[in-house]
Amino acid sequence: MVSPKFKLTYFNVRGRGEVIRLALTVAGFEFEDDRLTEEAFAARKYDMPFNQLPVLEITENDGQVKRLAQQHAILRYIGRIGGLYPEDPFVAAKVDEVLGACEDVSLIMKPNMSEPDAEKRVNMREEMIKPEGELTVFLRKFDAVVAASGTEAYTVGDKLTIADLMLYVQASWLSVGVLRGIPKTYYEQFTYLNKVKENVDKLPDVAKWNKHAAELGAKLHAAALAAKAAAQATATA
Ligand SMILES: N[C@@H](CCC(=O)N[C@@H](CS)C(=O)NCC(=O)O)C(=O)O
Repeated sequence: MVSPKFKLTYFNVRGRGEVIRLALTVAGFEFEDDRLTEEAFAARKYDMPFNQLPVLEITENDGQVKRLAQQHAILRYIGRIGGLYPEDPFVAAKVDEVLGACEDVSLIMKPNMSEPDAEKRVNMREEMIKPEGELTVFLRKFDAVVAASGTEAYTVGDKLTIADLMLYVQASWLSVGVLRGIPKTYYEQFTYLNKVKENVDKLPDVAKWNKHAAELGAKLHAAALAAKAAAQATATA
């Protein structure tokens, strides 16, 4: 069967788009990686289903074009057609449970991520990673759920799913050292979550994607900075 054509529109950051890019890659689908600058998004925002990104455009083999928004819906769709989402309803619901738990982690992180004062931002993070801090308490429970429902390599059952990819992208973000106030070693205490993260990181498709994505991200970022500088120079000339 010939696969439809895919175009994923998101920003040139990992954010809510990265796990979809990764799922498309791991499932073996080629796709157009459409990364918008803030300016380009502003021009197209009100044309988007919820005025937001990510949006997946699907061109069927008969030429019909469909659009899909909402990160989890897109991810489940890719998972279903790409063999990364279980058929058993309960096991599929356990995958959804992991997606929901990752969303909860994002919600816990949201106040510090949107705090404009750098010092306050770090203080908020230092509080939440204490043994009884909000993030630690939640991740400890999440770890126990995964310990019960997964194996040493996967969050649910014994096969790679979109839940593993979602957890991987979030766990990498929390442990790569980019968030001041959260040490690189913090995540290691969540044994099962960390094992899944390490397992996904070793997959050849994932390693290849990460290399490609880092290069592409840097290239587009440099191009956007150069375009901004050129526009400023023109405005002040
Ligand atoms: N519930 C949506 C949330 C989408 C969302 O918040 N998108 C953000 C980027 S992560 C966005 O488009 N922000 C720009 C804006 O709202 O103007 C999803 O999961 O896809």
